[in-house]
Amino acid sequence: MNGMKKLNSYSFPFYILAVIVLWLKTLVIYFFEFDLRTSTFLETFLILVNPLGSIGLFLGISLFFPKKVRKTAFMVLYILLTGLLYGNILYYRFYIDFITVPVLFQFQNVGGLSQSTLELINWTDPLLFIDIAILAWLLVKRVDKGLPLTIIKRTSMICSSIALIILVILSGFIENPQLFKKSYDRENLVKTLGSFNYHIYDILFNSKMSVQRAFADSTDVDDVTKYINKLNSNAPPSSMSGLAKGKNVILISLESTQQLVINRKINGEEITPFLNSILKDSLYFPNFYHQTAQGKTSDAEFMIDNGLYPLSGGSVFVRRPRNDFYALPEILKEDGYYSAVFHSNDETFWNRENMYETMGYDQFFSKKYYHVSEENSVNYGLKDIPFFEQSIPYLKDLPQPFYAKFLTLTNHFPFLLEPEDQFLKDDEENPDLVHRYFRTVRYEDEAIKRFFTLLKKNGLYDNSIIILYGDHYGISKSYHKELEQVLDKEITPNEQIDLQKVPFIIHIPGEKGKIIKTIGGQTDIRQTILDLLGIHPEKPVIDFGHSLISKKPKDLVVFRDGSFVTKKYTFTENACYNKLTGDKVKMSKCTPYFDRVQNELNFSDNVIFGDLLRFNDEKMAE
Ligand code: GP9
Ligand code: MN
Repeated sequence: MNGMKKLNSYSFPFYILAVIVLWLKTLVIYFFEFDLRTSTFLETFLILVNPLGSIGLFLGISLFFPKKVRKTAFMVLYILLTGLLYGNILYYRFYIDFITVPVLFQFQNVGGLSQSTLELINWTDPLLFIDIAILAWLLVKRVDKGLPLTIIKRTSMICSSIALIILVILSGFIENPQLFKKSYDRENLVKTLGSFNYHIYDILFNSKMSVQRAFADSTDVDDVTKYINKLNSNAPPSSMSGLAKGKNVILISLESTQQLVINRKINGEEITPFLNSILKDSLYFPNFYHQTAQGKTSDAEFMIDNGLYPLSGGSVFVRRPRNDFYALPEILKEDGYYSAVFHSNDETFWNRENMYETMGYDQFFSKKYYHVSEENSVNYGLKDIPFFEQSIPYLKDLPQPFYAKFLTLTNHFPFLLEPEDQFLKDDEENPDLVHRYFRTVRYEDEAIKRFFTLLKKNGLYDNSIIILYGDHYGISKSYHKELEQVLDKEITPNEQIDLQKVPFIIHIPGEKGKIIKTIGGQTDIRQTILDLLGIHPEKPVIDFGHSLISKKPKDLVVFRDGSFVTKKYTFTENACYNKLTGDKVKMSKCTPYFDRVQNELNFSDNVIFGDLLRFNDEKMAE
């Protein structure tokens, strides 16, 4: 009987030992993997203490399992918590962000494990699992002598853990009263609540969001409409309105292309010679930012077609593909446009097949329309040069005018390229990630150049406008040390926001070029396109964007984590900066924008989670 107890159960000191080991491991991960900066004593205290309560509680659950399965329950919980930490490490290494519930659900839509994921694994990672082996050995070998685990001890452990969690939450409130209002600032949440408590909060937050649709009614859409009308009430018409009336629209998403490559030379060679060459004959917006979050390419697509912000967690494409939207293809259709997307990846990636149908695209040329072989593909799939070449016959056959969106792919992390596709003559044998990035951007530039030639050859160039935009950053914060060497400067928080600039180029054949210094972001692309085409949608539009050719620009670009830039200032990581000099300035320079930033993000979330655009359709039908 006594033997059974020793074999299946475990002792109180063993439990305490396990809690301490996992706590220390979590702190090591906070310290070495997550870039959690603290500025006050309370913040530092919270970071040190916040994992303890939740670890005590979660491992403590096994204390209440029947003795027979208690060791197994303990090990399962311990492995799950370690797995959660490791999942966050891998996610953070690339996205500099923490996993959310929707990210887990979209895993199957983004190809699961790929070369990109393997690139993120370090040789030191197995060290993070050594404790599991040691604890399991202690249990199996019965070194642990099964000291009594009385009900009083178990209950008091659980109660102290819960008390510690409550203490952390209360102190978090004192440190940061806005904490739960700005629930999309995940770095702050992890810093304050701890990575385990953050996941509990994220589960609760997402379940609340899922019921929002059921409780929404038509008055909710009125509130948003009022806000938007007030913003747009005195926007004067632009002198360029209707400049591209009736033309085809060719939109090209430049995968992971940051603005820093434009007009930059590496070892004396231009990285984007073709893009540089068309700038003088195009409308070029040098102060343009991406605003994507966890939905990456799909977030950019969503903003461009809808003028709404992406979600703070997950992709709208995956989370709300059946909502009512009034997207760009639908608006353009009212003016006789045919819409198509060209992207040689699986149609299920980012749930595109469903979302494109919802947004009113007539045709999606996905991977199955292309000849993809071992020779003509790399990383995620078909290389950009054959992609454009194989797209031309389909494009030629589209009814005109058309809105055709092309999504490039080769310049995707981890930036792989075969020697025969290298157009940069740099001689590095083992280039680091940043140099690999420059090589794949150079390849992408060559692909665009050849596409322009093909458009001309096939008589599609003169009657089209070609719009190019970078979808999001390519070099994440994890590689900033390498990037600092290339840029030859330190990347401060202000500089980090500046690095979120992506190219935005509108090429209108036959029209003169112009540099437009207005600040803008991807939410503004839709209004800019409609303005150039001189199109006024028939139904009421809910859109947070602003035409960038307008004479009265919005002077605000809002990022999903609540950071923002204005013409003069940057607000990020709870500090206000003079955007141009990079100096920290008084917070009062940034506070006048706070309400507006929160309103924009909250109203946009309400539209998406409440599926509010369905009420506009109902009103039109009345
Ligand atoms: C894949 C493409 C790239 O189809 O969208 O993925 P992302 O940049 O979103 O990781
Ligand atoms: Mn992308």
